[in-house]
Amino acid sequence: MHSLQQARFLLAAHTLQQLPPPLVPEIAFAGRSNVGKSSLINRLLGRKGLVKTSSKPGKTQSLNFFTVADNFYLVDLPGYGYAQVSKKQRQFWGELVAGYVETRHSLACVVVIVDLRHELKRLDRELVDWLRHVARPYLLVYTKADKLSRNQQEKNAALLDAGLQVKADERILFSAQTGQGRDELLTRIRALTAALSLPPADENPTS
Ligand SMILES: Nc1nc2c(ncn2[C@@H]2O[C@H](COP(=O)(O)OP(=O)(O)OP(=O)(O)O)[C@@H](O)[C@H]2O)c(=O)[nH]1
Ligand SMILES: [Mg+2]
Repeated sequence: MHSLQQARFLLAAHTLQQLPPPLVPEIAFAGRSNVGKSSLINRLLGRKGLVKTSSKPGKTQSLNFFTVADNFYLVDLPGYGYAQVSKKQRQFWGELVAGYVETRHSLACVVVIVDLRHELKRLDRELVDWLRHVARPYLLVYTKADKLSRNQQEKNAALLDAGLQVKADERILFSAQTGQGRDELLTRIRALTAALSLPPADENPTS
């Protein structure tokens, strides 16, 4: 079996206290509700049912940790921007995710996932601006590329690039359906996790 397929679910954190010890580098996946975060992780690992996906937005409500071949974690974050959630839930997302992203030493990168079919949404722009502001590494993935022709993919990507002020080599066009962009994303993730050096476990007992 390919080592990536040895991934397993580790835990779901509903509070910062429930996070696992930061012993290995991790990559977190953020984006609007229903954009395809969970599907992307499944495609990346080649494991269709590992992460629950849904056609209804708001499926993922906690920070869900997956161990990959015991040397890094992938973290499925709850989605944002779903109109039906209460103000209280929105606040909860903000506090949990912001607290996590700002303080987690073992976080190698936040992969920000955006729907390639749609024009840039305010909340996506705000997330990227905030990641820049707090100086956390991020990588953009434009997903659901299979829904567009190659020509239209390039056109839409250029518009998103301009709106987010990123260069073409700072983002990846992706499809969970066809696997487009998977190898490129994996290569980037491997490089990011390899580059992050963590202190030995006994010197870093908390967070
Ligand atoms: N055609 C196509 N559909 C996709 C792709 N990625 C996800 N979807 C579909 O989009 C819907 C939402 O996918 P999820 O992976 O559950 O989205 P999510 O971002 O994890 O959603 P929440 O957990 O609710 O925030 C599902 O119906 C998926 O099958 C893709 O690349 N192409
Ligand atoms: Mg999800």
